[in-house]
Amino acid sequence: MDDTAARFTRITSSHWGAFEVDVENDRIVATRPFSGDTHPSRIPDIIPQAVHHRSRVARPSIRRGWLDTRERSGRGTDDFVELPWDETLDIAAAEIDRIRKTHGNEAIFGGSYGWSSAGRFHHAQSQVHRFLNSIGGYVASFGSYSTGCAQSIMPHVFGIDFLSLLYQHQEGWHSIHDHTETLVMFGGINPKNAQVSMGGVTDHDTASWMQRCLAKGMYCLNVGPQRSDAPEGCDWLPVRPGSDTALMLALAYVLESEGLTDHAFLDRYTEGFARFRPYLMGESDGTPKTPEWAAPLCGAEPDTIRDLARRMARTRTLITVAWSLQRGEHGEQPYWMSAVLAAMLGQIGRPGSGVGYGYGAIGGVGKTLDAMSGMTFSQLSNPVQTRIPVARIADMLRNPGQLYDFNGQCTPYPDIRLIYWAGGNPYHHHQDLNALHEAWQQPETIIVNEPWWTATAKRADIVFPATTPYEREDIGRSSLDDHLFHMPRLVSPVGEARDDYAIFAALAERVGEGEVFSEGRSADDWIEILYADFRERAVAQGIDIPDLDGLRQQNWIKLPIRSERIGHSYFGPFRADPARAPLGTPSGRIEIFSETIDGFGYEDCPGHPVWLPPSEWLGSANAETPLHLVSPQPGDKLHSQLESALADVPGARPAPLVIHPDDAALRQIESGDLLRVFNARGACRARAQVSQDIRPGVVALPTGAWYSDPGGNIDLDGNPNVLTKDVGTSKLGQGCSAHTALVEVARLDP
Ligand SMILES: Nc1nc2c(c(=O)[nH]1)N[C@H]1C(S)=C(S)[C@@H](COP(=O)(O)OP(=O)(O)OC[C@H]3O[C@@H](n4cnc5c(=O)[nH]c(N)nc54)[C@H](O)[C@@H]3O)O[C@H]1N2
Ligand SMILES: Nc1nc2c(c(=O)[nH]1)N[C@H]1C(S)=C(S)[C@@H](COP(=O)(O)OP(=O)(O)OC[C@H]3O[C@@H](n4cnc5c(=O)[nH]c(N)nc54)[C@H](O)[C@@H]3O)O[C@H]1N2
Ligand SMILES: [Mo]
Repeated sequence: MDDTAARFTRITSSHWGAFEVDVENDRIVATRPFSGDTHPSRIPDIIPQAVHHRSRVARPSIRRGWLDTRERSGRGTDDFVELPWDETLDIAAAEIDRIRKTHGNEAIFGGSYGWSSAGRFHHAQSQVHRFLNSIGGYVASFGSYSTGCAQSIMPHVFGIDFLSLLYQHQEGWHSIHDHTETLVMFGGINPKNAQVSMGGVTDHDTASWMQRCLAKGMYCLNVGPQRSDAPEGCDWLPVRPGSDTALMLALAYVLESEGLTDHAFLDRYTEGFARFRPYLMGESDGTPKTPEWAAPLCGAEPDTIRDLARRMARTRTLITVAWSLQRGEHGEQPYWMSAVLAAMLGQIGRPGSGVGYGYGAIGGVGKTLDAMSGMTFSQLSNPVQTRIPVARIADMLRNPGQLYDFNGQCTPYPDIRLIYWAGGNPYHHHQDLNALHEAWQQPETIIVNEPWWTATAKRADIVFPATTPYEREDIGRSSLDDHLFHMPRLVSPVGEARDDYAIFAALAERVGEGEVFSEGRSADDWIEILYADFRERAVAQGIDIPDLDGLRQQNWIKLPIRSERIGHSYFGPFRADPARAPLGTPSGRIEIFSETIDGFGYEDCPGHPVWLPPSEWLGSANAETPLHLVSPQPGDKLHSQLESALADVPGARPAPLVIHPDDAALRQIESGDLLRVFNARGACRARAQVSQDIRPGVVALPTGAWYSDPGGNIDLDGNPNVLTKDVGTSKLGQGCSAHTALVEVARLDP
């Protein structure tokens, strides 16, 4: 059979869900929604253009200045020389070997943060980590841009790993629907974001759950700067970004001063309310945290705050907090304070109440599934112990040897000579990109595996062209989803692209570690092994799934793991008997005051939740930068993926900036106008979208654009990260502070 003339249709999976793909003459020509998805994502619409786009990296490429003289300053301006695979692999392997032998593996940064693509075997992160481990290790990173700050603070409060809390112990949607009466959503719950989930989300049901909750009369309140962060039908309290802790403290004050606090709950299940209360009531600092105190800080009326607190005490209330709230300076505080507020309401551990995080962040949160063993390609172990909080990369590159604080530890930054990145785009995701660009000049060598010429690939020294999931076979499965997919190889590798596995196997071979990395196996062998192992464990669990050939034929199956279990398996038993089922905190209870954190002596994260104004917010706005910039996730894509093809869509770039009519009028801005958004850190273009759905004083520019500054000091496509601030959330969490930024906006006359 002539393969290239074949026409066929198959289903594949992705972070944004499953979809049908039509292939003709070795090209993807169309995609359609998967029939089992009630609210399919439109992201796959752009796949045919993106996979075959002219921006694909066609051949192995080396930056000219690096190739000629190992000079570093041309990153971002030099052109690239295309070389044959073998030659490029030889050069890269020799350089990796030189660095590890001269400076040790501690000089290699392989944190390589990023979402890569779905598929259990060809996951670029796992591949690069396994490769670097096989050659002696690397400096790794801790936590994520998504929830890094919460991952540090919440174990102190609830005594459990934050990701386990999120995915296994929070209230599920069934329980919320059946029991919650009042849903207070800090930062909203946005089905637009629930479009994606790590490893895939097959049925996009967040929107249906919200509709069902609203239809049965649940009171749903979106607390945050944008009405559009929650579905229509929700009430909206348009508070200032970065001010939620002040509002939460005032709600707590009302409970305490009106006798609405559940003291029996506090006595039995929490630790340290007595240490927190004097601060709340103003006895320790002379400032009672009254609604009148909070009103000018957060922008909500005192009576609104009082009514809300009373309603929360009167009804079964679930407080939800978006991940965005901890992606800002002092992001630890609203997370900790939301737990304290829920504890004061006394509802933690009862169905449909308490507190939960990120229901609208990704599609998997709130889905209730029985646990099923995973399918993972071993990353081996890392002999190098050094790792940094993920968002501190620019600090690390700039300050080798400098001590920094992180969650009770004080350690020096390593001295990085080589960066290897696969499956992420730091020139899209990191804050203060102009400063990152300076730090990026420090390492001697930067190697990137990428399917597309992203902003990061363009600023590397050696670029290996990687396949996309459509060019290789894989298995699609996420522990937050009840489907299993065979992801067929749909088209031949584009250009000379190779799988990350093949690239790393060839490099490992050249530095004498081939056997350690590949164990003598091909990618096909590994997929067989991983799947057979998964199947064996599934069968042992009583779940019958076909063998690999059977799965290939069926393309996908539904796993019988959907449950209507309610999510309080951690807090439920604790509530029933705190002595027999204590939490994992030092006190065994919810820590309103933490001796551990207090002992760290951090002024930016003391022993109980406090209001600490961020360095940039509407409370510090000035004539140069009067507007607060929030930079949420893009609705039409996943981060910066598929950017080049989307940028071809007329009107898509520069990215849209949402601005209130009052702020627009002041600046003679109308919808569709080309804008310049700027502050002292940088400037980018944007396209005005004037809307009543944003709080006056706040503007929103989604992430997703690549960094494209050809030297004119303005990013052309609208990447908000030329404007955002690159500081840790605090010494405790050291998370990313993307949502803390003030800017000014002006019309950019063409
Ligand atoms: N201002 C601001 N900035 C933010 C945020 C914010 O809210 N505001 N959010 C932050 C958050 S939460 C996140 S998670 C980050 C996201 O930032 P990233 O995860 O870095 O973003 P992606 O665009 O998903 O990057 C994945 C890259 O991997 C490539 N890739 C895909 N498949 C493969 C493969 O098989 N092999 C290889 N080698 N490469 C592959 C893609 O082409 C893409 O370039 O952004 C962060 N940045
Ligand atoms: N379509 C799509 N969905 C995605 C992604 C994507 O790239 N595309 N990325 C995924 C990833 S990696 C992540 S981590 C999650 C992130 O999930 P979230 O963190 O929930 O998402 P964001 O879009 O950053 O922010 C949600 C909203 O929070 C509001 N907000 C910002 N600052 C504040 C504040 O201080 N207080 C209050 N009350 N509200 C505030 C903003 O108005 C913003 O629209 O999204 C995931 N979902
Ligand atoms: Mo994220």
